[in-house]
Amino acid sequence: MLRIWGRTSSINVQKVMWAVAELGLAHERIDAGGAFGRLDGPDYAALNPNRLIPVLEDGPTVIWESNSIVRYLAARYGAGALWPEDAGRRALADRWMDWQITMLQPAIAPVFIGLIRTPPERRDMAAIVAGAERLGQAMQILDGHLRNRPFVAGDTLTMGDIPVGCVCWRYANLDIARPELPAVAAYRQRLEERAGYRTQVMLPLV
Ligand SMILES: N[C@@H](CCC(=O)N[C@@H](CS)C(=O)NCC(=O)O)C(=O)O
Repeated sequence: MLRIWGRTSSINVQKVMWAVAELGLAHERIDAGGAFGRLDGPDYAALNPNRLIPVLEDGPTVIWESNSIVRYLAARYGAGALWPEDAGRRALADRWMDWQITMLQPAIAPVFIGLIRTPPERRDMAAIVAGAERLGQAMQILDGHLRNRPFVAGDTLTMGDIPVGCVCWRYANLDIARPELPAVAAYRQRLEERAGYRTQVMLPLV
């Protein structure tokens, strides 16, 4: 059985849990990180020397970095579905996973932390507004891509949708100004039809 370490309020844990749900895999999840702690001891450091969540254990295979975990699950358990067999389509899925971790996550993180994890009296609203503007510009890139296709790598959901799909939920639920993003709005509706997205990603922002 798979074992996943991490609290459900972490976007990076949500990616893994959504992938597990899409694939229908037997698993246990252990609360760790944030108020749950558990990251400081030597046993956890042996799993992930960064002392971060999520970590996946699949028998003797231990993986950290959320997008790498999603890729592993897709490759091992989702060939032809989450894991596109065609190399070109797989590269598209990969590209949007890399874009999420290198471009989109750095754009949303300061806005999310500022609004959700910082008490109102300590918020730097000017930085949050400027960050939301940059985030909106990044989301417009995703919107442009989704105008011609229902999912990031084409007609069906793949691993490429999991990281950006998780950000879409957070983005829609932050109290910020947003540009018109009709393709992203339609994309989110498609994702919301999926049980795994509803149960693992559509959670209150905390
Ligand atoms: N690039 C890593 C980032 C992991 C990360 O920053 N995890 C955060 C939660 S989202 C964490 O472990 N924070 C410490 C904590 O929750 O106590 C990944 O994608 O897995």
